[in-house]
Amino acid sequence: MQSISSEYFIPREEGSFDNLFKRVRIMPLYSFPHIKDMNCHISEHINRFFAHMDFDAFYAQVEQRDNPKLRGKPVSVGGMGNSKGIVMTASYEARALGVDTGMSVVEARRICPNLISLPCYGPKYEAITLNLLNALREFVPDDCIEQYSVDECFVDLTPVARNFFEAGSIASEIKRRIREIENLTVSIGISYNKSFAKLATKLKKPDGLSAVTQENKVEKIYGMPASKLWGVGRRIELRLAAMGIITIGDLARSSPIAMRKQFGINGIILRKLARGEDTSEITRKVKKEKSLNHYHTMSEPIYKPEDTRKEIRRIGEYICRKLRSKELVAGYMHLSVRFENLKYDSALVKLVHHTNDDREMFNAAMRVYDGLVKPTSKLKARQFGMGVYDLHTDLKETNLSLFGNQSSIPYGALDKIKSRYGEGMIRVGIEK
Ligand code: DCP
Ligand code: MG
Ligand code: MG
Repeated sequence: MQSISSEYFIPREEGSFDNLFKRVRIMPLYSFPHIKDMNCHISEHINRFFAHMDFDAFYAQVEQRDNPKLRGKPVSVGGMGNSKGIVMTASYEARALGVDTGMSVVEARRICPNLISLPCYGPKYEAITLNLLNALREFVPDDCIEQYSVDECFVDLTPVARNFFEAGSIASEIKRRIREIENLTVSIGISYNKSFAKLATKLKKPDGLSAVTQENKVEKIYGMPASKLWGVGRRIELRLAAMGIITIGDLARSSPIAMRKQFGINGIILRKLARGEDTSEITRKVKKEKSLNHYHTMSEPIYKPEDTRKEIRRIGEYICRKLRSKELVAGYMHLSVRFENLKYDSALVKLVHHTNDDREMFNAAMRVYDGLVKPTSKLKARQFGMGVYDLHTDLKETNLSLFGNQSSIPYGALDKIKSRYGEGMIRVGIEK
């Protein structure tokens, strides 16, 4: 039984390090909320079987399923289905030609002139996800299922599998069932912990089934880039690279002292994840927000650049505060402007990385606004609107990178003041 203590210390040598975790209670972690319950010792978590599943080219696969004429063709889904907006996903045929998620539809069409670009029908995909969850209930109890994103979930197979062989058989049965009820393919990864199961899914796609075990982890996982690890984004990747850590293997073999020095307790957790010492459990989610929107109709229509700028900033700040209050970050932002004559222009943009930061949202919004039709003194703007999508739990990854020389913005305090005294009371400085 582990003893619980809130203290931790830097061990003097590598050998003494593992003992550290018998003494340390991992406190709720802001940077890695998905592993907040990682407080049992690894030896108690060794005979576990987790599956992670992810639909292949999800939105595009669904569109190809529903329209046989699209099968075998390069298809993308995203934006308005015309040249505006970005590619949310592309069929494997389009990917083979270089079309990728996050590209503008214009660029994708340049690379692939035959590309069939389709609009996104969210409710259709959500219904399929619900059917997947229902199908999984035929295999395991409800509390063994965790929906992680629109096309991904984790399943704890421990109650129904005694070994990897049995876990693999159940996973193939799940694949067969999904093909039967939805006529869609998923890729499944199985492993003894959630992080490795998620990595295992990536080993073979589409229609894959892969297992990562204690025995094969070095061969299968250690060569992967560290950025593939759950919770490692661009900024952490760069900081790891500066330490000479490129692969998951490098991270697993890194010095805990150096990791602790660079990233604090989060560095130690990252290293544990790379070593397969993730003891997190299935998380039952409360209903997840899919998007947030905010529209503001002005009593006096506006057209001057300084007024429109102020307005965009205001709605951006409102949206970011909403995101922060729900501990979410957004991957896409949609900006719209409605004119006095009710005409409308809008565009969707993929944010450089998931964020709920006022400044980043404002800068992105101004870039989107640059591409829109502008109000004039003859045709003023009546309403501005902003929507954010692809919402994920805030892994506070930026805070990790802020341990370095950048300064962190105390949004918690800022938001408290705003909710007490009003939106415009205090704000983060934004350079012109
Ligand atoms: N999606 C999105 N915006 C993103 C990434 C994805 O709207 N930045 C949507 C479209 C995808 C779906 O979510 O179809 C699932 O995302 P995945 O990352 O699982 O990508 P795919 O399922 O499309 O492809 P893969 O076969 O690589 O899983
Ligand atoms: Mg997918
Ligand atoms: Mg996915």
